[in-house]
Amino acid sequence: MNEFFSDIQKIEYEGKDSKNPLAYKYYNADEIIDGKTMKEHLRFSVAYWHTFTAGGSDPFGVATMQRSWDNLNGMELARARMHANFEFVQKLGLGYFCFHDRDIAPEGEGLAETNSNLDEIVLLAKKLSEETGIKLLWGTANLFSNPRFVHGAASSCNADVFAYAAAQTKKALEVTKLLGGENYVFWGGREGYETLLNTNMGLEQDNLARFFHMAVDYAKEIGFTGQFLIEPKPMEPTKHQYDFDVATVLGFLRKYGLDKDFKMNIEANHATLAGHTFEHELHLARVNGVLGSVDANQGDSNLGWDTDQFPTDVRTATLAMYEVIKNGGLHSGGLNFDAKTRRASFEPIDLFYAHIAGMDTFAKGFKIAHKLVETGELEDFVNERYSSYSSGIGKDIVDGEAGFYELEKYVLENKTIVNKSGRQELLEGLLNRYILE
Ligand code: XUL
Ligand code: CO
Repeated sequence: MNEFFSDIQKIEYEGKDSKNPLAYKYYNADEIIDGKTMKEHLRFSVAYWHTFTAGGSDPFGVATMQRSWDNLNGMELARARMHANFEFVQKLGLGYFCFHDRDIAPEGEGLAETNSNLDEIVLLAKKLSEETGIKLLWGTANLFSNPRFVHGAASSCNADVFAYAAAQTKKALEVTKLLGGENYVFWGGREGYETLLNTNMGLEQDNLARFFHMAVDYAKEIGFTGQFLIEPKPMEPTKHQYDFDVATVLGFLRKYGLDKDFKMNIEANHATLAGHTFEHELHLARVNGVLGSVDANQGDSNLGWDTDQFPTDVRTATLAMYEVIKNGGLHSGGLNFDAKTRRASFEPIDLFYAHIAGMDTFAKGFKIAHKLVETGELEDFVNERYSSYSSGIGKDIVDGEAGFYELEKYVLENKTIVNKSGRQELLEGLLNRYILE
């Protein structure tokens, strides 16, 4: 096979004292924890679009990334990138990759030609997947780049665009099934609005729900059994995205009777754009039974947009993995690096440094979180904090045996209220103790 990263060998685990930048310090794929390997716990995935398709252009300048496939075009380029994907994923020892339909194959003259381009690359991906054991974590359709999606896709004011998005998603579901994709993601690209002055929000949201129902029905028809995921994001590219955050999406799914069919793909940088922490979004999804998968990245607190940086913050990774462990793992989901190297990190080796840094961060975070769950120090504190609901009047409230009359009687008969400290600083110190030991 043509080597696209010929000067890089397979990345090995060397342990925390290693100074080798091309080795894992914490991610030890075969290490068994609670009966499963770290590889099985973490289920890392490479994002095709950032790693093989995007060139590093920004609003002020053209692409900067230097890639060994830069001299190719069209389908030849598409084939080279797919080979590069499997070589890269194999050299890092990851198990998965994710793609949008348009990342992997170019659009043709019309939908038929576009589909046949896609078919050819999907067959290549299937062959390479069978040869290497590397699998598709999730597929999705790019319903935002082409100018036809200028007003959105399923929420477009133009029914012809809705139809096109449906046809494109039908095909994306078929190829995701063919590749054994374990999930299918809807990130609402341009599903939102720029100004309410020209927007019928009620119709747009009803149509978005109609679209999701069509996808669920079609998946059943073709026997696609992967998990459907919605990826919340509050803004960018539109001023307001309908899948704003976990709470908003939960309300939407329940309103339209879609809550049994969808879980969520939580992205760190989308959480912070929504004014939440990553762990808040994971926690809310978990306690509502919809934590499906994770787009692992991080933003920049000084910048107000989706910077999609590689995750290197151990504290955040620890709190994220705490939620994942409490969720009983990610099940069919995984940790997908929806992250790109900075525009100035343009050499192929930077792609390796970036993934190694992200994987080590999450591996370390996982180990710390595992210890926190195991000792139960944090959970014990929380349980004790709510212990007033385990007996007496608190238990009556929880069991539905006390209403306003009973509660008024209780207050009139009982002593003064005594509150206890929330101990935030003590708990922050406790968390640091686990991180720093
Ligand atoms: C955009 C984003 C997407 C989705 C897949 O912010 O996160 O790449 O993950 O469409
Ligand atoms: Co994402």
